[in-house]
Amino acid sequence: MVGAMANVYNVQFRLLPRELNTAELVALCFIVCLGGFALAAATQDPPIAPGGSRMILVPGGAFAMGDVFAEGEDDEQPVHQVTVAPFYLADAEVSVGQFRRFVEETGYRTSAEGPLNRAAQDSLIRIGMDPELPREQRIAAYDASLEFGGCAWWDPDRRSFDFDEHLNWANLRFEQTDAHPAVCLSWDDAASYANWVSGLSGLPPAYDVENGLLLDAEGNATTDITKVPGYRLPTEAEWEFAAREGGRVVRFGNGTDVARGGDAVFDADVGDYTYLERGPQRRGTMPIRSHSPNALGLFDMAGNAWEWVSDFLAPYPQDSQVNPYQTVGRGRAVRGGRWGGDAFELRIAKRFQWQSNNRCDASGFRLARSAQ
Ligand SMILES: [Ca+2]
Repeated sequence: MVGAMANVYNVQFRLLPRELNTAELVALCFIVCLGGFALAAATQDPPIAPGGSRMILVPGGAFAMGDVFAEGEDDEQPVHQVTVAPFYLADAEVSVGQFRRFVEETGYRTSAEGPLNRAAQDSLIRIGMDPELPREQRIAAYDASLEFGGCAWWDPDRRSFDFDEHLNWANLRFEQTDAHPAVCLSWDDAASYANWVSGLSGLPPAYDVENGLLLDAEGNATTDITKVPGYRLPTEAEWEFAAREGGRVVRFGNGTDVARGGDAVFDADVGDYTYLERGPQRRGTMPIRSHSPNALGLFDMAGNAWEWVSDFLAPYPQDSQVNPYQTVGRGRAVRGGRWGGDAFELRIAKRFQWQSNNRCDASGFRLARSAQ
């Protein structure tokens, strides 16, 4: 870009027919500079949030949200019309290097770095997994177990989750560089990071993390996402709209209808799906932006880190919605598939939900912001 501009100036000045006086030179510089600004505006790079996330402007619009291929699960139905306002979405998941800077500058401790008491934790997890006990009791015990440290990890050999009390974003069972997505992060961790970025930008925090509330510019709780000026997580609807490249009927967030192991970070060596082309099984995350982005320029909307969104998972309504924001539910929604998950999980329409302090060695996030 700089080189191209220098060439433009050189050509301009070589073509001058005679020496110009000062006033003419000032006028000429003004015209050339105006042209330069116009050129720069036309080719403007996406704004970079403090902390390093590249924010892509996603134009708002209306779309069909949910299981548009009628091949998923009950909570992906009914397909319903949703309209979202324009917003910015980071082109990639927050990386290990980005998250490290946040931790180093703030001393933040993640949910996975809670107190260690393996005996007490094991006892609660056992209650939580006992099918003989009432559901509510099991849920309460499992929730209580999350107050202790550690992180669930995906065992690629058994293809199931286990728990390790020593794991956290900086200590995983697979190798990561600073370019990999940060994982073992809870919703609380993600919201805390977003608030830190808002602070660096001189913007009010988007979250009351302790109470799980979304905040407007005055610090009051709101469910109107357009009233939130700070950095935040995308809503579930915004995430799906962006994964659909602006609402398109498409199966995967990288813009394809067929899951190929070479195109995204997921387990392509399991499952018998018409939309799967068999490929490698992943044994951990890969650097962000390793594969082609979708048409909006968004990377890893299919696989790599699983992505927390801002609101709770709630049953879909029949009616159309505008900027929906769910405040009630068992857990926050998690979207986009993960490195250890299969092609079914990778589908845009697939929804998971987790308590806000839960985490696993796939759970990460990307930043969003309303376009004011
Ligand atoms: Ca992802």
